[in-house]
Amino acid sequence: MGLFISFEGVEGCGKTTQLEMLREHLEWKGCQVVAVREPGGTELGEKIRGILLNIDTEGLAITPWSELFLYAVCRAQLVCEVIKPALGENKIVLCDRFADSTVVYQGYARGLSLQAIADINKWVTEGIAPDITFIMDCPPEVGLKRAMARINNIAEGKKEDRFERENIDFHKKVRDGYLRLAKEASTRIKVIDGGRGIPVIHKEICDIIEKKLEAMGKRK
Ligand code: Z5A
Repeated sequence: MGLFISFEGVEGCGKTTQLEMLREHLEWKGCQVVAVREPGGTELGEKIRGILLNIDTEGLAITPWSELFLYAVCRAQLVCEVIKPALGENKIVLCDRFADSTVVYQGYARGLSLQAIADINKWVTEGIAPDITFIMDCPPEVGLKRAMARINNIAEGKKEDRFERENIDFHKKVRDGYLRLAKEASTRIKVIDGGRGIPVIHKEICDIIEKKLEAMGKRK
């Protein structure tokens, strides 16, 4: 089987930046890499992503349970259509958010049943879990500032999404939730200090992955 790596963290923590840098590094080494994001990564998932991130600007209401199930639909499709086949072909899968996001956002932050979320995740992931998860840890204030600066730098059209409009307490619950998960799954989850410069963080992530590939006997 291949290697499944997920990236997690609060809004604007830098996970997408680091995922892309790791992808380039691994491809440069000659590895076969598949990079996807959640919600999204499939035709159906990208359509649902549009709904999830912009629903209130379109004047529609969504309950926390409805939100949870839409994320679950995206995950079921992504696992079946992309992740499972890619791992079966011995590829390295990089995923921008995965099941931990639901535990943290819909569980710890929105307050839905953690047991129900665990059960739903078990069904939709078909038992597939990341081998390594990087939590890019930084105070939510720092992440939100970066996210807002990025929005302001985009010339036209891009507005805050629903999560960017949540209050700071919500984002603090998200960060605390991630740190709690990291304690519970300390072998799988690596907490990375995301408050540092981009190249330093990239090097730390590459070192961890190099060691993992070496241990798997897949170093190229
Ligand atoms: N969600 C959920 O509720 N339940 C679920 O099950 C799932 C998701 C799967 C997805 O939105 C939302 O869905 C997410 C949780 C929820 N919302 N929130 N919060 P998204 O994918 O659009 O948003 P995001 O996941 O938070 O990603 P993001 O805003 O794109 O941020 P990021 O990936 O963490 O950061 P980035 O794009 O790499 O960097 C942001 C900016 O900071 C950018 O300009 C970078 O150049 C800059 N940056 C990056 N690293 C650094 C460092 N180290 N220093 C300085 N500046 C940096």
